[in-house]
Order: sequence, then structure tokens, then C-alpha cells
Amino acid sequence: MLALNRLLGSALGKRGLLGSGLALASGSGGAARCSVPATTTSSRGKSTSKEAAGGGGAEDEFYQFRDQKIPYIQDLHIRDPSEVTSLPCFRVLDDRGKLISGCEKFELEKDLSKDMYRTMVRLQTLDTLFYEAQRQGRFSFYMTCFGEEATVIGSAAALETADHVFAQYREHGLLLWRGQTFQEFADQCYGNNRDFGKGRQMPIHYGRKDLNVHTISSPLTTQLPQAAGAAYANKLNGYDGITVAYFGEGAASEGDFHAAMNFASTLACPVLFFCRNNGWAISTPSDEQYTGDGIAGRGSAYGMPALRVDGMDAIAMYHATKTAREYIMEHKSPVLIEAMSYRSSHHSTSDDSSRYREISEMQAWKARDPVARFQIWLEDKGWWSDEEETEVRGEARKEVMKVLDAAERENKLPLREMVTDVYDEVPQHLEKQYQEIKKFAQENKHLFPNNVPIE
Ligand SMILES: Cc1ncc(C[n+]2csc(CCOP(=O)(O)OP(=O)(O)O)c2C)c(N)n1
Repeated sequence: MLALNRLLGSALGKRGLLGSGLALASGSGGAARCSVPATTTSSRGKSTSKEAAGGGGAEDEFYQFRDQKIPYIQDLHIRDPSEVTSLPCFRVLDDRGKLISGCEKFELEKDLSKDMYRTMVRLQTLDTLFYEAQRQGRFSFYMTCFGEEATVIGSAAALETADHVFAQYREHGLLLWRGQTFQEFADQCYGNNRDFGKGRQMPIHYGRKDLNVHTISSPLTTQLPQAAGAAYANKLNGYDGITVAYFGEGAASEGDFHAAMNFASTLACPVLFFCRNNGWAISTPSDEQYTGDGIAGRGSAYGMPALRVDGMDAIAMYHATKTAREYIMEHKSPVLIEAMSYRSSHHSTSDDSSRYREISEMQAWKARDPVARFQIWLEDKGWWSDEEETEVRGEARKEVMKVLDAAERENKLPLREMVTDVYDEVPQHLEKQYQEIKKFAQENKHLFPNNVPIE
């Protein structure tokens, strides 16, 4: 039994458990991975001694398996995963937005806090009005991030603009934090001739080279192996920054998640895997999505430090991301964060979530609204007033209405843009297709929006 305790102890002790402060387990080890004496290993994965090659008799305490030191036990039973304690969840504010006693050291400074809060309010306003505009048929599709404002803005604020971001689609708040204007959001959703993506992407599939935000891909989880690869390339090039991959807990069920985690940990890629666990993947609740200790619990299996955080607590999100970033920069190896929150909105404008979840559930989560929680803390500090609240919301509302009108008035790109940019010169077969479409469009102008130049 002593040996079993030791086994569990070593598994737990290496998992970045949070005690009074916020700390990540150091080193690359996950459960049961220990460093070996220098004399037995010449370099990682290249063991030289007989013992390291897998030897060791019954009298030994540990099974030395290459660079892994595994305790022996003689108590045979199938270990129930529930014997391993869940990773606890780091938070600083309680559900009502009150600072938890002893967390004073985590309080953010005034200007940063106010900037974060203002951006959260602007994000809420952007989402509310863009959602309504889509419902009025002004553009084809939209997704909001209601309920996850603290997750996105708290983490964005803790990153540097130099950090490369591979997002899923519900993290547009990061672009807002990095300086994308309301007008630029609207131009992308309308796919007009000012859209950086030239109208070729679905709405909300933003991308900004100058802000180091890679273009969103609709197929889930493709961004994770891409992020691991980009992080590895940046490491080889000595790039001064990390790579971040945002994804939902639903996306974490794709094979790409596991491939990315394994590549990142074995190649020691400086990447932050940032899971937004909002409880739902369209109509699939998270308890049908996985068993075990959620997404963060998978970190130790990949030898990767992991943190679980209250994603509705902006201050906790900021510190968790900052701590993870510092760890990645120092160790040049990956970290996994799981931000626990709730998707308060429908999945997208193509969804009606009242068909598969209870109104009472949505109301219960509304009571923990991350924006209201952060506002209460700011007010408690004496840093936010009703006047400022009215002013920021009013200004944001006016601005969004204006940019929607402006984006709508702007021309779409000429039809010809459909076939440009893929090849250096438009190949014959595409030219032929384009000429056919152009002829059809000229003969059937009533089928095309009148702001698409047919040229
Ligand atoms: C490979 C792939 N499978 C399925 C889909 C359809 N799909 C789009 S979003 C989504 C749910 C994703 O949920 P989650 O990752 O939890 O993110 P959330 O929408 O909750 O933020 C699904 C199944 C897709 N886009 N790509």
C-alpha cells in the first residue's frame, strides 16, 4: 500500500496542482516521469546503461524504463480513475464578483483592469448588434461569445501581440484587444471590398497577419497541429514569443487534438493549448463529450503541465495565462489551460439551443455572468461608475450601428476575384469557368447582389 501511495503521490505531485498560489509544475514531467541520474542518460531518449535499457530485478524499487522511473507495486487491482483527484479550479473572484479573501496579491492595476472591462463591454455590444443584424438578413452567419468574455479578454490581455494565435472562431475578442476596429469586423462579415480575406471566408473567420492572428479554419481542430508546428518553427528560429491555440472542449475530441499534444510535448514546442470548456459543443453537452478529468486532466498523460481556471473570472484568466506564458517562455515547452465557462448564447445564428437545453440551466449560468462579476469588482475598488458604464455602452452602440451601415454600403469585390490569388497566373481551366460564370451573371443580373461588380 505504501508503494501505491508513492505512485499516486508522484502522479499528483507532478500535475501542477494549485495550492495557495498559482504555480505550474516545473520540468517536462507528467505523471510518473522523473529525471534520471546524469550517468545513465547521455541525452533525452538516448539511454546508455544496462539499467536504463529496461533492466532491473524484483528487488529494485523502480522500473527504470529509458528515462522513466516507474515505482513497482505488488498490490494488483485496476485503478479507478476517480482515485486520482481532479485538478482544482483557480479563481480569485467569487460568483458575485467579490474578491476571495487572501487573493489581494492577484488584484490587477487600475488602467489594465479598466481597459479589460471596456473591451469586454465593447465585445458584448459588438456581438449583440451583429447577431441582430444577421437575424435581419443583412449578412449570412454570426457567432457570439456571450459567457466567455472573461476567458477571451482575460487571456488576450496576458499575451503579447508578438504571440501567434491560432483560434477556433469564438475568440474574436482577442482581435478587439489587439486593436481590430469595429469597421474591420463589419467589413469581414459583409465580405466587402475592404475585407482582408476578400470575401472568400465565412463571416467571423477573421485573420490578421499584422496582429499575428492566423485565419480561422472551419474544420475543427486543424489549428492545433498547425500551432504545434508553428511553435516548433519559431523555437528553431529563436522567435521571441509563444504560439497559442484556442479550441473548444468539443474540438478536443478530434484526433488532431491528440496528435498536436503529442507532437508539442515530445518536440517541446513553446505552445499554449487553450481550451474553452463552455459545456456545450452545439447540442452535445460536455458530459457526453468525454469522461475522466475533463481536458486539463489529459495534460499529465502527455507530460504537459496543466491549469484549470474559472473562465468567468477575468482576473484569474489573466494570471493563469500570464503564468503559463512565462513558463512556456522559460522552459520552451507546452502548457495546457482549461477555462471552465458556459456558452450563454446559441451555438451560432443557425442554432436554437432551447431545443436541447433547459432555460433554467441558462438562467443559472446567467447569474455568474463574467462581465457583471468583473464590473462589481471594479466598482468595489471605486474604479468604475454608472456614468462610465452608460457612456461606454452608448458609444459602443452608436459606433457599431455606424460601421454596419458603412460596411453594407461598400461594394463587394469584383466577380473576377473568385479565381485570383490561388495561382500566380490564373490557369486555363479556372479562366474558362470564370468566363462561364461571368456570362451567366451578365444575363441574370437579378440573381446577383447589385453591389457585386461583374467584371
Ligand atoms: C471536423 C469538424 N467536425 C464538425 C464540425 C461541425 N462543428 C462546427 S462547430 C462544432 C462544435 C464545436 O464545439 P466546441 O469545440 O466545444 O466549441 P464551441 O462552439 O462550444 O465554442 C461542430 C461539431 C466542423 N466544423 N468540423
